[in-house]
Amino acid sequence: MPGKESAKHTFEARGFHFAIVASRWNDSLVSRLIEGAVEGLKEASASQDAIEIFRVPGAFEISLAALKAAQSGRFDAVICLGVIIRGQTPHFEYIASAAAQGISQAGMQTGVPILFGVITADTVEQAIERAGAKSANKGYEASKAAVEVVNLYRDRRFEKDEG
Ligand code: DLZ
Repeated sequence: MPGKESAKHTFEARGFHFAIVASRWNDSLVSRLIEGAVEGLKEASASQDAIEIFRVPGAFEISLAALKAAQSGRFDAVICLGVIIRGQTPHFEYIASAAAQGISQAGMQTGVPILFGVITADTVEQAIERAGAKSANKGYEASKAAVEVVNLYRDRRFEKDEG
């Protein structure tokens, strides 16, 4: 028999605060990811005031900014957005893995949900496809994941059992 699933997922962002950390490399595409993320949060009833956007130079710088945003205690989730394109980036693997590992570590270290909305594409065309509309936009997708997990961690079964 399957385990007990959480009763119902809530996709409501009202009352939560979100940081968006977005890099500037490939800015026209990253801007679309930011638009997608903001749209996703607003659809879930986040207020404009509850969304703060921080820009960093490149994807390599995202994880430290995400860590600092998470450590500030001001945000319920941090959404990381960037675009790394293999064809333009001789050290693609280093930047992509530093971003992925750093972002993951920042979440583990702080306990704050940190979402990975960084496109790692082989070509510009692929990156464009992943910066499209709604669920074809990695920023939108990351924002929906953020709303889902902030609600999940409010589930009383995640509360510390004081015995
Ligand atoms: C240097 C570099 C290159 C070649 N390509 C990208 C990229 O495709 N996407 C991206 O976000 N950043 C790139 N960068 C910049 C690095 O992430 C970083 O900002 C610099 O190496 C300075 O630390």
